[in-house]
Amino acid sequence: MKNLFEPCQAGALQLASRIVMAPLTRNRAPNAMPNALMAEYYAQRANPATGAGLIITEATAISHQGQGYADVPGIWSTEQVNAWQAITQGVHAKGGKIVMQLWHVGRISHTSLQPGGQAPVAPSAITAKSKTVLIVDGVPSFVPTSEPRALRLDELPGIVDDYRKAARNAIAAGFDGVEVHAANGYLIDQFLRADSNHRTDAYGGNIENRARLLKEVMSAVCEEIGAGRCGIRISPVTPANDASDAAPQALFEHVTQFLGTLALAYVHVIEGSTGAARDYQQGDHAFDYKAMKAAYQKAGGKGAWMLNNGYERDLADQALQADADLIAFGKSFIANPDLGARLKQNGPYNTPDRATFYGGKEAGYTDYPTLPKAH
Ligand code: 8OZ
Repeated sequence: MKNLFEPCQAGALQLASRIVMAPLTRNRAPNAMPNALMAEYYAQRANPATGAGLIITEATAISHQGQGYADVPGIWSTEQVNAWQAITQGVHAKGGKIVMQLWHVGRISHTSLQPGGQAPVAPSAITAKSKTVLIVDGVPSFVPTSEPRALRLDELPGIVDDYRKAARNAIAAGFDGVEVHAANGYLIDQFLRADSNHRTDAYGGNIENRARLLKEVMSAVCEEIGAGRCGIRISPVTPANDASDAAPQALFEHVTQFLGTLALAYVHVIEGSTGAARDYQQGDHAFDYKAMKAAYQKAGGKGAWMLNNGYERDLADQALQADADLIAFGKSFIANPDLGARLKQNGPYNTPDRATFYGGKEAGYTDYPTLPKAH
């Protein structure tokens, strides 16, 4: 019988519990620079006895072009690498583990966030029916994403290289590993899905071609830092950021079959609609997550199987008895820095305040109370 509070080996990552802090965008990194307030926030959640066995950072841009939201951090410059060190050191000082989520938003961006005010890039020049966050006069505001331009074939090796360099930078910054963000309608997911990828070259059309960028990125990142330090996040049926495909089952079984050939630390699956209905459906059939995992294992995949979306204690216990090895908690980690301790005694839990999710300072970020200390 697995339980949340026991150690778990995920590739090269030796985790003290099965409780994971999910990647959470908080828009508190002006100029794409990590800072002391962020270090405090992560350190508050880092002790595995009271917090997370593994922290996954907020989505972090691999390049200026990969930026899509106001005040999200990056990992492309020496200054950023140096600044992240305070965060990894703070987490390690508490005995915790932390991986960085590597992010290229593709078309989910705005010209004002792009180098030279240019159009964001995407597999095809199709505008997402989605919004991004800009901060106008200090206040977060949602604006429609800009019309993207299609990436040229000769630009794709450079994008793969940006992921590779970002992984190298993450290790230089002291991270225990990386998670490639291939979920939620961002660049890699835009390539995967037929409705955002109308390319006619080797990166579009059939499933194999649409999965090519994901495969090249994962291969490069694994080669760079070792597969045992790499994870990936996928969201087979999410409609987030206008992600849409009529046949996700075959697509994602193809993806996990490939992932099974890498000796990854973990595969992180968002079930259903990100942050919303767990039984959300795309296409004609309910998605068969077991079949997707079977495809992974049949191909040799032995990484930890991490599940996410709306988990609380009971559901997490059930998932660990079924097929999960790790459970990622999002909103509950925003509101409960000592979520591990609270899960252990089955509550009580602080309520997350949506108004302070994105942007701002300490309020709703580092000021959620912990349980009174037991004596
Ligand atoms: C919420 C707001 C902005 C970005 C994701 C990185 O959905 C995000 C994100 C979430 O994966």
